[in-house]
Amino acid sequence: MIHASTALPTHVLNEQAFTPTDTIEISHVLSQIALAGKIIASDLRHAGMSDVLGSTGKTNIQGEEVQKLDERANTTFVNVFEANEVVRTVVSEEMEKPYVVRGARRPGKYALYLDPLDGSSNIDVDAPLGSIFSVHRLSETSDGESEQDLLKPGVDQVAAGYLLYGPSTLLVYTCGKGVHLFTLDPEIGEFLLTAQNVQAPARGKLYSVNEGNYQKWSKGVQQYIDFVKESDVASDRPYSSRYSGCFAADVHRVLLKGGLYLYPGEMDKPEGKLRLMYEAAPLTFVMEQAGGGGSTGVESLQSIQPTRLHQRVPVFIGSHENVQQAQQFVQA
Ligand code: AFP
Repeated sequence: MIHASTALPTHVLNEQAFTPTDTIEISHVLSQIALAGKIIASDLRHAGMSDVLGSTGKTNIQGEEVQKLDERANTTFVNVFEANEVVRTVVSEEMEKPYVVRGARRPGKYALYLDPLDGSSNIDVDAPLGSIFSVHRLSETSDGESEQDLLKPGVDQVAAGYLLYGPSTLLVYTCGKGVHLFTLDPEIGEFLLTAQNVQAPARGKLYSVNEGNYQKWSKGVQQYIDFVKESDVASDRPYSSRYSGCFAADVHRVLLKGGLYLYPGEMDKPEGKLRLMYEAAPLTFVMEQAGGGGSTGVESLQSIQPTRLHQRVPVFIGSHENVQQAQQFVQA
């Protein structure tokens, strides 16, 4: 049953996925993420009218051009967690080094991993954007700064999700007890529960990929894409193609409609494009909690032990049967 008057913090507290103390702390983290989301959504709504479109002229640690709104979204997240006593470290696509919160009276127990503004190429064309987050618990001995302490596999996530800035602003989260969807009510400025325990269809006829990269893929990936485009009534092919260039938006569609999102490795770039800790792992956690899965094509994305904070990884995320099917092609 949907309670359109249930606000995000209440929902997290009611879920009681953790011990009482941890539940309160995670509720606080998600409330702060929601606050950042509201600020970013407001920035995006006014983007064309203020001088925030376009590039900063800098490149990030990934070698990608940093848009003004990328920088602004990153600063927004850092600011809302400044001086908080729950999150100790923020790792972000836009910061080479982890940011350690210094203003708190006592250091937080958690690390937050972020893609502050996902789908940057959509900024100037008014297409969907997202923010992706993942929360890990730091070990008691961690100083919150050493890279080694921050290299956590996806299976250890305590919470994850994304904000989606589309026709409405959504916040989707999991704490390991199902996937829950909130919609920002712009009138009252609150995220309200609009779907709980979201389940991805077991299979779907949607594929989401940048097919312009076809020539760069392995034979297995090419054969999979050829397969989904063949006509076959019995297996409901051809599939439909949908691709926005925003990972969170494309995975959200797959979550609700069923199918597969893929960003495979390439012959001269086998690690692919997407980042493990703040893109692939959180969205795999969401998809798994909704009954789907996430794979590199060879192994589960959740079991990978990262060796670098900004590590990239090939990604196949979606409905359970679609992930299995793609894996068979990749491994053949
Ligand atoms: P950022 O805007 O955070 O760099 O993310 C963009 C992205 O990693 C992801 O959102 C898209 O799925 C993917 O890149 C799109 O890449 P292509 O332009 O290569 O298709």
